Amino acid sequence: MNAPVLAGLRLNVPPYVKHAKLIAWVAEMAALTEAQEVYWCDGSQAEYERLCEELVAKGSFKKLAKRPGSYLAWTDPSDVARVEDRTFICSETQEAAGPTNNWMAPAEMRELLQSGPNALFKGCMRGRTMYVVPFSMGPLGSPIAHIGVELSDSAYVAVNMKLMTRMGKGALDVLGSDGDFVPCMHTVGAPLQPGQADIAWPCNPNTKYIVHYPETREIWSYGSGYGGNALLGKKCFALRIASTMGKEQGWLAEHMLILGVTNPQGVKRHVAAAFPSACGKTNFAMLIPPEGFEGWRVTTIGDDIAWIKPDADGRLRAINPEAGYFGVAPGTNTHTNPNCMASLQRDVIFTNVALTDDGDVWWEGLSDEPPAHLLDWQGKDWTPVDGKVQGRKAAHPNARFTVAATNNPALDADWDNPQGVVIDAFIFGGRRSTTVPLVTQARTWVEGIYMAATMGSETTAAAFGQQGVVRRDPFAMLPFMGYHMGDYFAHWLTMGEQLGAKVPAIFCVNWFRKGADGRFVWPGYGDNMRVLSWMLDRIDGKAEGSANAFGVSPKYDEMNWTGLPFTRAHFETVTEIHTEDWKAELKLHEALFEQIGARLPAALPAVKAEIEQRLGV
Ligand code: SAT
Ligand code: MN
Repeated sequence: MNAPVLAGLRLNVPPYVKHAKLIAWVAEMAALTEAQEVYWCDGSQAEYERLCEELVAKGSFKKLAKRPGSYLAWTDPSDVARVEDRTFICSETQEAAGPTNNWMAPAEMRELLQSGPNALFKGCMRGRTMYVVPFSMGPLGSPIAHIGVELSDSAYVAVNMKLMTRMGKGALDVLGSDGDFVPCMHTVGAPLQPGQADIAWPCNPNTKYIVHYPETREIWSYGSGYGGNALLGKKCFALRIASTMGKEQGWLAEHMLILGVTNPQGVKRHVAAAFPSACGKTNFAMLIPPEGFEGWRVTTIGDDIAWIKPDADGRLRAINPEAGYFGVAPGTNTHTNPNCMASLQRDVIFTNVALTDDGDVWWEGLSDEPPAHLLDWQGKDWTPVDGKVQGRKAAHPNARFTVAATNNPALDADWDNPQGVVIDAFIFGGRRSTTVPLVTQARTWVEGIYMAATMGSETTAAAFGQQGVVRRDPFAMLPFMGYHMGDYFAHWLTMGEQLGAKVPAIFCVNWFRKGADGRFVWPGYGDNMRVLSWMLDRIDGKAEGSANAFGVSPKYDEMNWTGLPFTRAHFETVTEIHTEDWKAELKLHEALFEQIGARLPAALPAVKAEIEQRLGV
């Protein structure tokens, strides 16, 4: 270690930090990265405001005149989404990472990042401050929660982590002098030469690495400042590293929203639902029940990630490890998500949305008529003609808002409960224009695991790459798995065996089926309540449903249609099962199973054989 760093002066360790291992790690990383300065975040509001002001002074943030306490950041065009092809699971063996992950041997990756002659992290923070960002994933001190510490040279990351996690001194208090933490190392990969001026969005446009070492529970992220690439508590820790912890320790880390739903009699249920990125998890978690559901209430526990553990009574309990939402802005409006719009009135960080002339934000879908003039997400002039004639978007399709959960008017009273909430049902859904019906309940746990494992979805702007292509996305976890997908399926099956009769019900949904005219048939958003309430009826034994090849689907008359002109013909369009489509679909299931190979649990091909038999294919 470098002597000047060890001298303690540049480490700036606050007196309340008692964790020798943490201090030693920070010293080692300061030496490796040659950070100019080390700053320990305490997580206070004053600190948050100061860092935001510094970002304004640097030109990274614009303060929004129209929204109190709110800021806008525009990124480098190379840095707008998760980079799945640059994301690595560096387990000791490739077999442990499995066929769905990018893998590199840990020793090789460490040489590339840390120890080799041109190691990327050597000197990567020259001229920059290294922020020490301690955080708790989950309520402070919860038996389901875990602590992480992110070291980052991005103040944007530090302020986003303040909104997204329980960040600062409280997390260090939980850590004490010898608690476990997941070290999360992050750099934008843009060191500054002496005298070199910084730019608004420093990143490395050419080189990015999002790296996980599951055995040693470490995260190393290089070159991106954006979202899941850089806010390392989220996908990197709470899903990829946590999924491996869950496998070892008998729990689940899932890409799921958690909501509470209370009926007019006051009976409350909890549902966890997995959908791929940018498929409406935030909207579903904040749903306002439509006409016909007077007296019903939906409340949000989480909008993206669930950590789920069996309790002493053998039921599954879930917490939201996060404390904020990093949600998709485009398409969000007072019709699609009124609670979200209310959450965004103040104290928000917007990324890659457009700026209005009077200091507000705009994105496609916010209003029918765009303002007459905007600055787009790259700061260029934009008028409605650019949108209509040129098809140029004012906001990037993956533009985001970061907002604390406490801004949400529909926040569940138990959202911060360290014990979590009991899960009554799991929902799995992909984005499919054809083939998959509106809703099906699995008859058994194994049938449900089959549905979740074989889920397909059309790709979205949340990840770099082509959009709209159907790919298998098992459990909506494909980009977020920390180990072998076959072992993950087995883990879910084992959990089911252990829970026995206490397993939650499992449903599969598709809000996105299109008609012959290419338009969505199902209205979605608040009307998803109609499907949710049918699910609750099933759980309560109040809906008979009708059996099909995959499970049980609603009869038209079992759903509450009050206030929605949705005819039997419409219903038919979103629920019918075309044998030809399913023949092709089952071939894709087969391809997935082949990809997974020898570690695929035998129970899954067995379910497939039963489905084929029922379909007569
Ligand atoms: O950029 S994130 O990974 O945080 C968003 C998402 O893909 O869900
Ligand atoms: Mn997500």
